[in-house]
Amino acid sequence: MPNNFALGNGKPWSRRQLLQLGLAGAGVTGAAGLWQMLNLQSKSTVKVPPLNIEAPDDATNPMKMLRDFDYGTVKQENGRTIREFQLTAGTSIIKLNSAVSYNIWDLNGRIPGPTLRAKQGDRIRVLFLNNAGHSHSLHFHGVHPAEMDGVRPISNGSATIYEFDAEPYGVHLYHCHIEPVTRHIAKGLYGMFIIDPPTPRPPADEIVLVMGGYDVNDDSHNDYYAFNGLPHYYMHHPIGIYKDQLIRLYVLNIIEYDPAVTFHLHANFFDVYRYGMTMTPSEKADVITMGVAERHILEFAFRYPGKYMFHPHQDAIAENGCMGQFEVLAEKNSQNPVKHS
Ligand SMILES: [Cu+2]
Repeated sequence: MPNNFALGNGKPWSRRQLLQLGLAGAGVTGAAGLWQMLNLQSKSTVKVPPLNIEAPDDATNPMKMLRDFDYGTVKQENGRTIREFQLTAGTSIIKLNSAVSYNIWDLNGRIPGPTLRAKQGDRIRVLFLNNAGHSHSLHFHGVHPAEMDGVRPISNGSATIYEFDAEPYGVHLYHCHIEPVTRHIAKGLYGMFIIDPPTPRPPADEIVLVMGGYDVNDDSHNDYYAFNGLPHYYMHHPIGIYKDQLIRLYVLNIIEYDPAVTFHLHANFFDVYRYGMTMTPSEKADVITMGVAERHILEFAFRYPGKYMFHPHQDAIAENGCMGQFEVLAEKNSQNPVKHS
């Protein structure tokens, strides 16, 4: 099961908090939806190396975030599928390197926030509790009524509900929309929001990469960059994948202060599904340019075993942390755990 009710610091919402939202009596079934079960079954043919998770158990664990999708809690109400998510904003300290620690605002104790995942047409219900010390909000990309747009401040210690239909399918995102928005995003309040198409995509090893930046001295320039929260993490802990396995990357650029970055994959080309809003690729490339909040699906398979880097081709950004590598494993090693240095 995904971390349905593991909220900030692993604590479930109290009955009092749910009562405030008028939800204490709502029958949460906890049952996985049929679509989710089918989705997981089709993934059973996908070859994914076992993870060697050794990251510190603090605000971020990039290795654990790679293939971690929060499908929410599925309920039926008046003949409709409701997919309910709980997000709690909090504060954490992360170590960007051996010398530099940084205070962030997190969602459910992590940066980036959980990768929320639904199917087109589901009714989405997001219970948002703000415990992060300032007013915050959650603004979702997608199509929804004005009152669900998430620009209204939710004060510290209070909660709200965002409810809307999941449309259109694609790779989207959510983030805090309180001014100055640059700062609220750069401090960590963002995550990916995937809406799957009515006809599922073919089975693949699905991986999430969120590019973020850190301005540690408040001069509106980033000092560090990261994939999934920690600078240079995947350079030291390569992402194990199998040779000839279809890899489906969900990539989001949420780096504030830099107008655009690129994403480059070594020794390969990828099919581009812009914004994840098509079932057929628009182009093949080995570098793609992404403005702030742009996100795409990139698909590829590696023919040869070995280690291959990926990074923005703005080399200063890569050198300051937005850099990682895949370790392509031959299938004969499929029973062996991925070895990390
Ligand atoms: Cu905020």
